Amino acid sequence: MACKRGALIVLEGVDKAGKTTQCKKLVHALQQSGCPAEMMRFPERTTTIGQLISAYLENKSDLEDHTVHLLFSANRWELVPLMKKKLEQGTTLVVDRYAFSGVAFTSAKPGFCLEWCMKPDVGLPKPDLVMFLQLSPAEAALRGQFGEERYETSVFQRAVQQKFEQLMKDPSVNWRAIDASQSVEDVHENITTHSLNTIDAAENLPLGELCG
Ligand code: FDM
Repeated sequence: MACKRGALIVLEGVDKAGKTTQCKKLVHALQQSGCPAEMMRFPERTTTIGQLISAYLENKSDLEDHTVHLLFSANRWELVPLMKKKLEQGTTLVVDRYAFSGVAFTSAKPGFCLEWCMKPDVGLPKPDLVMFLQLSPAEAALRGQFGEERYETSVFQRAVQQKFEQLMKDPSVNWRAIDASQSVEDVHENITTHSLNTIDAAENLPLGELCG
């Protein structure tokens, strides 16, 4: 009998929403409950393309805005064979940022529209669930200073948040808004419940593709 596929689960959100903490806790909880699960993150900074992106984010290099957008997308495409292999083997992938960050961050820059930004990611594996960790800019500010990397300013993060809100209106994507102002444990419980339901449902569904 063919092995049941794993689910592709993505966590998105603005800075300080707790995505990375929640991805780690979710993978741990799924593994504890006997469900094979692994974490991935984008950008994946260890590849050759990822190193170019990392230098750009750390302000060690400058790249033209369209160019870096395409590099972020290429960084996802280069990991597609591995993602598909793991999903087919029955491993659920919990992904810290995906194409939605790509579109939200670039389209928050002047001169970019959502449509152009979405094009390079058309055909990528479509997540079975995208959870958006929602946190108001005021609450994010209470969680401390932004870091040193490019994009880590409150003005830009607000623009990104608005773009995410536009993206969440797309009914072809299975979005779930999660209130990230709750305690870490409450957010975790909420995310785990949605994920377990999704893993059950995904077993019997083919993996989709992102559309434009
Ligand atoms: N980012 C992330 C993009 O601009 N485009 C993308 O496609 C992706 C996946 O890179 F500022 C931005 C979002 C964030 C930075 O930071 C990555 P973390 O802390 O590694 O998630």
